[in-house]
Amino acid sequence: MKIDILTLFPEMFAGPFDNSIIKRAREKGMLEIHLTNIRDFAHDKHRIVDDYPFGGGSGMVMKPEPVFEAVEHVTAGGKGSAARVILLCPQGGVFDQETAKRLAREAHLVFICGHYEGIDERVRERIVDEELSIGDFVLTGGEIPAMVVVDAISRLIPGVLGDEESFIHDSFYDGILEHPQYTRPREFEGMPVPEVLLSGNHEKIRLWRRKMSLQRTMERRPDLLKLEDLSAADRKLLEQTEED
Ligand code: 9D3
Repeated sequence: MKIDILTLFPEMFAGPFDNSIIKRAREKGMLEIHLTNIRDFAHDKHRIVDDYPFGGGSGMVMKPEPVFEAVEHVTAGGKGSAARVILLCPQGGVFDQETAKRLAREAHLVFICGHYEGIDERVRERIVDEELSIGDFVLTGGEIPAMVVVDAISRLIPGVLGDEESFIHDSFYDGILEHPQYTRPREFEGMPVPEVLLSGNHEKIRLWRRKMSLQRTMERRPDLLKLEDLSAADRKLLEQTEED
């Protein structure tokens, strides 16, 4: 997978993609991440990339020409080229795990990071395939959202996670919250590890974890649980008390 990130602040990206799993994927050649400074495509000697909004109002708008040329530079150009061009902006659809899975199947993604109050609408009209937001809160630009989206997509590219790591999202990601986890010591500051986890009874452990996942999800994220989709066994677990 090839990922191009077009931004006015490429130096913000030093760090997030140079560590851990993403670093390993880049080194193994499974993932290629390129940064392009939109300002390099400005037309004047002051390298201006923003301007006042037609019709008046506060804030600046990103000029279209540098963005068009930066996108042309990294693609064959135009909608329907092999690359999928994504604009990070507050007006986009909210990014989620399903979006990550869909985008992980693409060969070439181009992310445009919006900044200032917005971007000239003709960028959307001519070159953007899809707009994404990461949620209903106000940030200073699309750079951190691009990092979030690229991170979530990268770990889904086949081979990027090790067998054991990918087993986790293939088998267990079913849209409910994780059960509590414990490691050594068996007792820490008067808090013991639940007996069941030390029992060696794998079926009991599986049921306890499933119960905790379901109960936590019901309590913290009821929006994720569709009661009508739960099996009879899951419904029974949900009705149990913590100790059962
Ligand atoms: C006054 C209207 N504001 C829109 C909600 C203006 C505005 C605020 C913040 C315009 C751009 C921005 C910068 N944010 C992003 O570019 C952005 C973003 C975000 O702020 N929240 C969640 N996801 C994203 S993706 C890009």
